[in-house]
Amino acid sequence: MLELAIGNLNYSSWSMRAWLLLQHFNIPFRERYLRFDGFEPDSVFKQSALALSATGKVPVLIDGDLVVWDSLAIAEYLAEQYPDRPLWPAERSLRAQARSVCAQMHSDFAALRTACPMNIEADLRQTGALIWRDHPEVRRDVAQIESLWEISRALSGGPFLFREFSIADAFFAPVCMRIRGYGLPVSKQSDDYINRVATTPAVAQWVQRARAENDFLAFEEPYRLGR
Ligand SMILES: N[C@@H](CCC(=O)N[C@@H](CS)C(=O)NCC(=O)O)C(=O)O
Repeated sequence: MLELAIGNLNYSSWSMRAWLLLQHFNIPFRERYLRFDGFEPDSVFKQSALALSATGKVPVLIDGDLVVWDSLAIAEYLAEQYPDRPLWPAERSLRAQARSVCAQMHSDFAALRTACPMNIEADLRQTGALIWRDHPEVRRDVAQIESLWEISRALSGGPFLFREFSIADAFFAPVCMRIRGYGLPVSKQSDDYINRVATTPAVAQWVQRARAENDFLAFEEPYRLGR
């Protein structure tokens, strides 16, 4: 059976993407939970992650002797291994567009990622209001993400980015969590999309577990002293 190594559900945006794909598309898997005790070389997390892959990061997918790391490579591997499941849209043009938005999500939007690290459990609207006021580059990232969403839904007809929930939606799910948690202002259409993603059963399940995790990690939360 496939095994997926993930980090803390509350914080690990990259783990969330891979987990959502396995869960949403009913692919049987086991979880290997690597708690983020720290990212230093001597942390238990780092040592355990390094034992799986040379990056020392999660997520990591283990399929027998094969180890696949990085959420984008994991998504592609799953799509290849389970061609009967619509991980990518069936139409070639939509698939190309879906790959484009995923690649962009994967390598871009550093300002939003840096200023608003994922924290599903916390209500960070005050922090978010200050970030929104003081960081034009975050406002630019969010505007670009909203425009990607709009273009994708216009091409496919919605209601998800490429009609049904796909890899593209899994890739943006952590962004939906950030926009929500930090209360970043978005259009009504974007807000509806975020709600649609958040109520997708696999996402709702991840969120519920993230909230119940109850593991405050100070190094992940430079903006507060505790819960
Ligand atoms: N590009 C990678 C990024 C993976 C990543 O940065 N994972 C974080 C957890 S969310 C991690 O393991 N960080 C440990 C570190 O930076 O040492 C992916 O898509 O999987």
